[in-house]
Amino acid sequence: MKHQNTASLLSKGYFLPKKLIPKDQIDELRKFIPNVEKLSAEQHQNYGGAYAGHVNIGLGKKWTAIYASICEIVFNETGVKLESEYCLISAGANLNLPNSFNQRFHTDGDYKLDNLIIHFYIGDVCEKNGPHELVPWSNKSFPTYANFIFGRLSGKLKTSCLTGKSGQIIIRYSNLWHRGTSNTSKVPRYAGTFVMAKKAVVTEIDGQSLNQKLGVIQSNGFKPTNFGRAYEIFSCRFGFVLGLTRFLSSLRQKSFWLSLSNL
Ligand SMILES: O=C(O)CCC(=O)C(=O)O
Ligand SMILES: [Fe+2]
Repeated sequence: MKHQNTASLLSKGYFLPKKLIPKDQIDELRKFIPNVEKLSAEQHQNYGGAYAGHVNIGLGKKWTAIYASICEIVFNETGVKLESEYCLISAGANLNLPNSFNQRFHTDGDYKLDNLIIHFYIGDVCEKNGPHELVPWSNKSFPTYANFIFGRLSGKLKTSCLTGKSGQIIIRYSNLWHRGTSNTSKVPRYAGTFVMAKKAVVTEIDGQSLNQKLGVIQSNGFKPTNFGRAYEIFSCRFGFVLGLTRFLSSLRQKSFWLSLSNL
């Protein structure tokens, strides 16, 4: 059983444990996450990502109990020893605000990087309030954006929208194609996010990111400058232009043409 789940994580690129994080731990953590819908317009100006509706927040040291639970659940269901095989390099939460836009499909960081990303839902997540959408197996077989687009157009590449109960863990590789979807409900969607790097790759835990102060909202890829804001609005409204640029530039990559010759 264990081996089957580990194989699913390795090949499909993600795995959803059956067991949920205990409710009391989620409720405890939830108390420390501010209600971002109550932030003033001025506060919204201070960080990037508010227009797109996807922002991050530091979990401070409140992650400890949940981290221990996650390690146990992941070990019981997959056999992966997170604590001894990986270093926790960042602990925060992804907030998906009401009226957010669909993100563009992306990998977190370089395609060659195989960090583990562990999300856990804080509150129930349904189709309406911005579930994460993943492209199974895309960490293995779609090295360029052109591969990704052709896979989508041919219908070979199917996505999975991960709805789930509060406490649901999602464990995935950082190089799996994914996105945060739009939140059409009236309340923000909260998901905790731990980034884990292989011990062999990272020898020192980045104390800075782990000690992030609670309640500090951070940009999710967009800068809180005038130019940053203009770029954010453009990429939400005219994302297809950026997609096209990415598509054309990936046609110049050798790996795309090599993948065609392997068909
Ligand atoms: O949680 C979300 O809505 C977005 C998650 C994500 O993939 C990201 O921000 O990189
Ligand atoms: Fe992401």
